[in-house]
Amino acid sequence: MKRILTVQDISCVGKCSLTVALPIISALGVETAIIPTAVLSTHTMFKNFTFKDLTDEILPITKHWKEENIGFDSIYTGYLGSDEQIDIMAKLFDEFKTDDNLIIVDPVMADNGKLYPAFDMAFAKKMATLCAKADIIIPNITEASFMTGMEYKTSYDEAYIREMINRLAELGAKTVILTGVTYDEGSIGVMGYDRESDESYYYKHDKVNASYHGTGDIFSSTLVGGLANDLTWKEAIPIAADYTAKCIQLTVDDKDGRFYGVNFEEAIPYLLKRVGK
Ligand code: PXL
Repeated sequence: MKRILTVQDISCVGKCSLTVALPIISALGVETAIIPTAVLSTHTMFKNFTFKDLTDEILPITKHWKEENIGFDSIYTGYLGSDEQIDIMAKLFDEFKTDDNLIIVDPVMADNGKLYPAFDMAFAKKMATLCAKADIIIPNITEASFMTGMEYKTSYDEAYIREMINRLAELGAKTVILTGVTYDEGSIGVMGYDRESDESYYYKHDKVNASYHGTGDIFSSTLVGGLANDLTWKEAIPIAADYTAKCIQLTVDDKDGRFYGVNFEEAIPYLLKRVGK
């Protein structure tokens, strides 16, 4: 059984970060070790959320793992709480990188043209340096625009996306997976690019007209779990995109659907069928 490490916060209520990564990656048959970066009462889209920073715990945890000879088939980072945590992740990558494992960075910090509360441009620039150390990065268009310095646009053409992908690849990662790429009203998709093979791949599907927090984490977790099941990035993209869209649709159709996150739990059987489990 493969073992991955994911490093992100615990939002106790919110259906994002670790509370979606753990169940999704585990359901895909992959051991999921975690480092919680912080504990919040809810994700930061609620008002008055509590926040307990756990930075001081990270190095003692990884030191113990080194003593126990524990390693990982991939390391996947999501929401990080501070510049200092980015520095610590860079060290963790150096320590746990092997010839065969994958470093995957989802530079969670922004959406819809805006940084999440508590982040600023300096954080975005620092996140770009962490992306440089990754094998695979999974930004959305907003995060990509902050990291590349390109203007954020809601309407654009293929040349804009091509330039964004090129600038992201120049940051240093081998494979760039850009989410939320939409060229027309009715569809939305994901653009992947692999620098070594110079291959691009665009996958789009019908757009569900609703937006929820945590869907980026669901997409990335599924992609990470798919790769750990030996799918290629091109095989994993449609599965992760379709599963995320299905979670959104189920939430829209549910009269008790939560406003703060999607019904990812109900779509797990669909996900397992898609990966042949
Ligand atoms: O889903 C991204 C995310 C993760 N963690 C926290 C967040 C958010 C998005 O708002 O607030 C704490």
